[in-house]
Order: sequence, then structure tokens, then C-alpha cells
Amino acid sequence: ANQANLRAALPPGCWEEWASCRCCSRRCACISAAVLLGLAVIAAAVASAIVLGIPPRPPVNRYCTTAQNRSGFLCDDRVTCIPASDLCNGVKNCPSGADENPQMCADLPNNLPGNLIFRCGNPQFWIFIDKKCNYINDCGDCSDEIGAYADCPPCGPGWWSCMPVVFMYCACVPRCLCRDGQQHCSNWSDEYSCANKSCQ
Ligand SMILES: [Ca+2]
Ligand SMILES: [Ca+2]
Repeated sequence: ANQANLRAALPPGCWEEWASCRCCSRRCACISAAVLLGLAVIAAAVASAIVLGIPPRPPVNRYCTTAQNRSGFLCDDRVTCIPASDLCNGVKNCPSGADENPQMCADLPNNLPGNLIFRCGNPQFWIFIDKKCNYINDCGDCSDEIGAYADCPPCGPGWWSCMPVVFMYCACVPRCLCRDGQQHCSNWSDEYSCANKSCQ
């Protein structure tokens, strides 16, 4: 009723003008406030990023392949791929040190990425995946080098295939050790059959 009285009291057209002007100024105020709030949020984010340093976002998954074509650990920079055995070795191999994360390195190997460990034939023992099929007896029972479970390829070019008499080897001995006057193969083939002493 008051609005009607006010409208009647005003000259023709004046009420409409005033009403539309009021509406506009309210909308303008609303938009201005929203813009200011948005700018304030952006400014706060930029300021905190500058003050605190922009924290690197960890990769969604850590799977990567190393230069040696083995499963590796992807660092926070999403570029550096380190061998599994660089994890939790007390040395920061990732630029950010993510490979030495205390949470991951606690209660080894249970918090490590599952694809980076290999359980030996004796499940009490485990090794990092890059120690599997590296010709060296890391499990102690050669389960990381011999058998269907390890599924290793044949001896590489620098290696002589035999049954070693040396604990540290499993199915291959380095050709460096051929014809050095010492028995490394149970059948002595390293001294009598292996022609190549070249070290690679
Ligand atoms: Ca390390
Ligand atoms: Ca091994």
C-alpha cells in the first residue's frame, strides 16, 4: 500500500526509473562483490604459493620403466624414474626425496609399491625387483635367478652358462672368469669350454 501511495505521489515514469535503477545498482553491487571475492581468493592462493613454495603434486601412480628396462619408482617430478633398489637406502635419489618417505620406508617391505619387490622362494626373504634376473644370488637360494617362478631369460652375452660352484652365482658366471685358472663351474666348463675371456 505504501509503495502504491509513493508511486502515485511521483511524476509519471519516475517510479519505473527509480525501480529499474535500484535493481541495477543491486545487481551491480552483487557482481562487484563476487568479482572482488574471486580476486581475493586468487591473490591469497598466489601469496601462499609464493610464501610456502608450490608443493609438487605426487604422481597418481609410481609405475615407470628405468633406463635398464626394469620396473622403477617415479619421483614427484613425474620424470625421474629410479631403480627399485634406490628406495629406502638412506640416500635421496629423487629430487624431492620421495624415495626416502618415512611412511613408505617404515615396516619394509610392506609399504613399498608391490610391483617393486620380489618374494624369494623362502617367503621370509624379499629383494627389490631390479635384483631379480641380474645373475647374482640375492635371495640366497637362487630363487631370484633360477626356476619358473623367477622366469629369467638365458645368460646374456657377457655370461657363461653352467652350474656354478660359487655361492654368489646361480646359472651364469661372468665370462671374465673363464680361463683364469680357477674353477667356477661344477663341470669345469669355464676353464675348458668357455673360449671367451673378454669382459663386457
Ligand atoms: Ca634412495
Ligand atoms: Ca639376483
